[in-house]
Amino acid sequence: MPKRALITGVTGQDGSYLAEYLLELGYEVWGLVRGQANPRKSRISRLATDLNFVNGDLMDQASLVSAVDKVQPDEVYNLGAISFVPMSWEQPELVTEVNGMGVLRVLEAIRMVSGLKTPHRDSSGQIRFYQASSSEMFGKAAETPQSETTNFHPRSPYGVAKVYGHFITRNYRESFGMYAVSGMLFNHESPRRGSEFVTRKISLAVARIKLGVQDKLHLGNLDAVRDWGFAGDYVRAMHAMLQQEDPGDWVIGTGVMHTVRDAVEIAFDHAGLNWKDYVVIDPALVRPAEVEVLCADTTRACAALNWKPQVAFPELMQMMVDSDLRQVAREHEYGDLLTAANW
Ligand code: NDP
Ligand code: GDR
Repeated sequence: MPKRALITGVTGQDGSYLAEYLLELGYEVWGLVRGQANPRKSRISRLATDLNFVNGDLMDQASLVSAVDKVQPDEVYNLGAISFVPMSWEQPELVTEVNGMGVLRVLEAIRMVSGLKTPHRDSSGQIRFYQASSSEMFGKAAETPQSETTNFHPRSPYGVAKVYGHFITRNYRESFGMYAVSGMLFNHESPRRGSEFVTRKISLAVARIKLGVQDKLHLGNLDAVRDWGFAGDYVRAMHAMLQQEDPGDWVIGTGVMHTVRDAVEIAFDHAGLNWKDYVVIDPALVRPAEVEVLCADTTRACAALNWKPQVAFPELMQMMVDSDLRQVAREHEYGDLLTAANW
């Protein structure tokens, strides 16, 4: 019997890579999709043709119970979230509902369908749960690099909601003996990254400037430091975490720091352009409370999960620029094409 996985957030960047990876491994994969005629469903259907879909929403407890009951998964990956940090200052209550309470609802759905009652200490043979925790929880951390033992100091409503999701995952592990894992992943990017995030905003702008369809690139804080990796590498770590004998919390990143300015330089250089001619600093894009420096200490994950990232940041930015050059050229040739052509 193939293993069965249920992925929330399957229409997002990570969901698409994870679905492809699990299908390659021989899993039967189900994606939770929300909304009426969700346009992103057709994108993921094109990529992962063997994928099955079930309707549901992280805001709707009953829909999650019925999805878990229908799929009867061995593994549940909770990747669904409102993932763009600035949106969490504009709609803090919604972001808290989806990114915080949504985690509780998935855990409750698993608990109800598996009939788990407290106390229950044996996690063998249970539905295994993965929570997409985030380096944003570290925020203004007192130490760099950040590891599994670093204290949280979130700087956005998004980060605060993720801290709730993280601790409720740990609490269900401790309260019900659930096999519940939390992956504290640092920023990871790809040609499938949403264009609102800084790396993709840059790669798309470089392609458009190079091909003469954009003049300037407006950015906020160029000094922010991030540890950026490739999404395709990080989904392997998610899967590896759920194959361990005991559930736990894991930090995943590359351990290498770059500024937003570095990302800009690499991308413009790759297209033979001088970034100083095009980048405009826009104070409106500076966040109310910034996360200045993030860098992962992945010592534990690299050793225990036998995982290491394959794609370094300069190569990743170049991959994204190349992909966007192809996409923008296609748009240019065929008119107003799908902005999702990279999928
Ligand atoms: P994306 O923004 O690309 O995808 C988010 C997904 O969440 C989409 O599939 C979206 O579906 C879904 N979603 C949003 N709201 C709901 C809801 N109410 N119910 C069900 N699904 C919903 O994010 P990523 O793929 O980049 O990230 C995946 C997860 O990992 C997120 O939880 C994110 O917070 C977390 N994370 C990401 C990191 C990164 O660098 N990428 C780093 C650390 C954590 P729809 O198509 O319906 O909008
Ligand atoms: P982040 O990613 O907030 O770290 O969250 P993002 O790419 O949005 O920002 C990274 C850094 O770049 C600075 N920045 C800008 N950011 C954006 N989006 N647009 C700009 O114009 C711009 N100019 C400068 C930001 O201030 C910030 O410091 C991502 C998301 O995927 C989260 O869901 C995830 O949890 C974390 O990564 C880890």
